Amino acid sequence: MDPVRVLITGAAGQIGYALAPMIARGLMLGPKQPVILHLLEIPPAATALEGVCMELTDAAFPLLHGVVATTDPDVACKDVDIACFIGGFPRKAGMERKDVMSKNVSIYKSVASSIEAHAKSNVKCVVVANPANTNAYILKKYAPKMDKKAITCLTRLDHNRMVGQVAEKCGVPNTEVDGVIVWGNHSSTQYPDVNHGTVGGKPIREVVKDDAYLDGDFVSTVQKRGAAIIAARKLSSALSAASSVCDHIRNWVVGMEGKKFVSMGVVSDGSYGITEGLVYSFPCHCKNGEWSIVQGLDIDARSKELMETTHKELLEERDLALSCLE
Ligand code: NAX
Repeated sequence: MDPVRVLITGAAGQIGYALAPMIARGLMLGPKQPVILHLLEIPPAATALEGVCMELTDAAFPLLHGVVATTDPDVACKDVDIACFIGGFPRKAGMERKDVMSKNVSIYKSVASSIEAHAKSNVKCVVVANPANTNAYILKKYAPKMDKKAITCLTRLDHNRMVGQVAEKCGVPNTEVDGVIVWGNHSSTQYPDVNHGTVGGKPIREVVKDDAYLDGDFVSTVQKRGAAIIAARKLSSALSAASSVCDHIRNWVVGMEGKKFVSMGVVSDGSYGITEGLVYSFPCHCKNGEWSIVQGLDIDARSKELMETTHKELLEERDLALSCLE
């Protein structure tokens, strides 16, 4: 089996450090698929990246057939099949939202030309770095020759958080929960929707029997989970983010593992009234390495309103991002 080349940007960061061994253990592409990791960092983190490489050597992973570690985006993107964009600029004390946005969208504008020029023509990308949806939008805009289906952003962590909360509430294994949806932005305006979800094959609302909880505390717990983890750990989520990146790519590339649908931030085609071209999280189904937006779900008035709130925020983010790049 030929090795698959997987790019991780920001590879010496928290999520990169958690993700590299997961990929090398087969959690992203399966237990038989050899991989070559392409690790990109910025020059100030080059020494830390050397340390990560030493550890990857020392772990002697059977599936790891090579590592390309570099600070040059063109070298990092060369011939990659999968690209996980995790590198980004963190929000620091005193920084305005616009400053963070400006730093990050500039990174994604500049890496767009490298991935477009050097990756395999059928590369699959997932953007994790925040603002994830808008960074993915910028990546697509500045890589105009790339297939719009090649660029996605991660909302699978939010999806998995929903599964975890429902499973815990019902006292069942995570595998019993299916069909939950994250709509919109990977931010606190996201809409975690349980209306199409099931526990052990029965509607979530019938099993939980507590609509006030499902429409109240449940939603805010999922929306604010990232902040709760920072408050407890003094660091943002890393192991759950890395694990969700593996789930996102594995379900996209390898298969759905019997799931009804998964949440992915994808380029909108206008489905459910969402502006075409915006990167919005939808329920998706993947087959033969292609995702498609699940069509025809019944959307009630309350859901419509919540989907619209997060849609509006993404339109504002897009305009702010574009103004930062002018
Ligand atoms: P870290 O600050 O630990 O790591 C980021 C790494 O990116 C650093 O090592 C830095 O040197 C590198 N970097 C900066 N600019 C770069 C560039 N131009 N090219 C390549 N690398 C560059 O952050 P970490 O905790 O790993 O989080 C990474 C990103 O994920 C952040 O933007 C974070 O907000 C975002 N998250 C997104 C999530 C999602 O579900 N979409 C959840 C987790 C996480 O909060």
